[in-house]
Amino acid sequence: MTTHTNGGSLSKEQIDFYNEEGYLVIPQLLSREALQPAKEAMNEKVSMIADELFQAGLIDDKLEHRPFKYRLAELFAHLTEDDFLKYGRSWRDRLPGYFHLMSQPKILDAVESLIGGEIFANPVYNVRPKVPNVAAGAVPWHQDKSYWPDANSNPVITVWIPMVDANEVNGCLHIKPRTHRSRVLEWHQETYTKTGYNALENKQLGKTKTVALPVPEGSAILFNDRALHMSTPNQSDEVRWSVDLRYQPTDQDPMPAHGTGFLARSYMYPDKVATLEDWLAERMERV
Ligand SMILES: O=C(O)CCC(=O)C(=O)O
Repeated sequence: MTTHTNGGSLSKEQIDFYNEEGYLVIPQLLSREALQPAKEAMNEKVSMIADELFQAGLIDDKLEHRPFKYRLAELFAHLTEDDFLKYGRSWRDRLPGYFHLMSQPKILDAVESLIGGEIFANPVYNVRPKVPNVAAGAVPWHQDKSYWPDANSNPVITVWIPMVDANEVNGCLHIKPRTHRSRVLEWHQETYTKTGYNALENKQLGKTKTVALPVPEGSAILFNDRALHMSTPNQSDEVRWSVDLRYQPTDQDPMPAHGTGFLARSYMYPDKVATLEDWLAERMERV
């Protein structure tokens, strides 16, 4: 495919770093204003959960005025892990704020530097409401590709964005640099979180050093879908809110078994770039 591109926003040093190390941190890529619609989508879901908990008699205060960073953690502070997991360890709701985030030009400009300007937003994206005291908040060592081993889609780039400052106390991302060229390792489904993450055994991790990636709100961590990564438990009293979004070139498998992604940027077919209405109707592109 001929790749049309405006070159993207990354410097040669950043591109070389990504290619060598398998990941790249872009501090504070997005402003608070750019994150706000996605936060509103998360708040909407939290309010829905608070209503349900209240109606079920599990809480007597919906904590409507508590800040975004604390409310969900406090709603579940006196409830069980199972009460929390009823809503899932991560969320993939089709709310406009998520489309707004996935379409952010600053994200697409960065991704364009790595894969060119024909960009498909992969159907796999997760909102992670990582609250304290829920084992499934900590994600074991894995390669993302283990979640789509049959999909012939390459490369798939994850763009991980914290909606609050992510640090070693609330459980930031950790990565093993230069593992992205390894094959997809044999994984197992763990049982201790009760949610069945794909996981690797310690002996499969090799000698590569682990790098912790604490980053401020709105930063982006880009990584390759074979790079080994994990996150640690949340030992704070706040929610480590984050999203992981994924992008790939348009001439790759759109992975329909995982949902409906969308054409996020195209220089060849700009009229086909999906709008919010297309995405809400689960159309990959504009008709
Ligand atoms: O957000 C986390 O804690 C883990 C994220 C992750 O494993 C991923 O984005 O693939």
